[in-house]
Amino acid sequence: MIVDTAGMRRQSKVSESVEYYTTLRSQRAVDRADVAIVVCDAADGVTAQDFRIADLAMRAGCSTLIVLNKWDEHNMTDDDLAHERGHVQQKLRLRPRVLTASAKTGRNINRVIEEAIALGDRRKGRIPTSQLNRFLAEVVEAKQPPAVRGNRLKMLYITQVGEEPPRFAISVNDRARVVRSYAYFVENRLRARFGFDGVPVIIDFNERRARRSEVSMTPGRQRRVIEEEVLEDDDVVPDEELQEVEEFPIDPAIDHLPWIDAGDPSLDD
Ligand SMILES: Nc1nc2c(ncn2[C@@H]2O[C@H](COP(=O)(O)OP(=O)(O)OP(=O)(O)O)[C@@H](O)[C@H]2O)c(=O)[nH]1
Ligand SMILES: [Mg+2]
Repeated sequence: MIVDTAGMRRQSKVSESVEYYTTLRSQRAVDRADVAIVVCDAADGVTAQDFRIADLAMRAGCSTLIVLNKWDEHNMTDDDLAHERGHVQQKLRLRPRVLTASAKTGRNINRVIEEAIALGDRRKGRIPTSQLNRFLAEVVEAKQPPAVRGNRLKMLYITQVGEEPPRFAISVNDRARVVRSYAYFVENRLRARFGFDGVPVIIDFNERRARRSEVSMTPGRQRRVIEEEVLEDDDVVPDEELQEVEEFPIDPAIDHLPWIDAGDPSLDD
């Protein structure tokens, strides 16, 4: 089902109460939707208001796609389009794709619909653990995990623990070593690798705990066993436990708006 929402306007082209109700209706629409297509006017590019709407959709857990419409009249040069896409990637942590289209001529409309359906599927999909662990090895290969006070972060194991939206758990040796920039690096790689552009994904970094049998060992032996980290199925942290684990350390100065300006495109090198 497709829901068309009335546009939200910042300037007072419409009265405040109409604005209030269109915002309310947009909120209702994104609460029900799997995918939000944010249609922008190519003449203006993606405006602050468009970012506000994308943010509304993403906060509601929608996968998001941005469309620059009226391409028949206002197409940009390749450079300008690349700049526009870069801006979107920088502003929106979910890194949605930006497609160009014309509702008037029908240009790219099929592509927009196909992309929206694919985004809905990806939001519901499940990625096999074997693929995820191959991915994790590639991430570590591409960028060495950070060391905090001389102790290096080790990412041991990754598995998908939920869908709609996709949620992943990565077992780590020490959560205090998961710094924000590296967490975003992992998130961006996950998006790029599994086509999660514009899809809200959650990554929990869970500290591996010693098993009871290990606790009863001598202190020296105990430390060694924990550090060696043999990967077994029972190492996966159950879902209930994940709810209690908070995300990587939050910096209120940066994370006051969770989805906007949180990503750092320079991390993609
Ligand atoms: N040239 C061109 N004009 C378009 C295109 N799509 C829409 N328009 C025109 O843009 C104007 C606004 O179109 P609407 O579809 O009403 O826009 P909307 O975003 O739904 O507006 P609200 O529902 O009022 O928020 C109309 O005059 C359309 O003919 C397009 O792809 N190319
Ligand atoms: Mg309309």
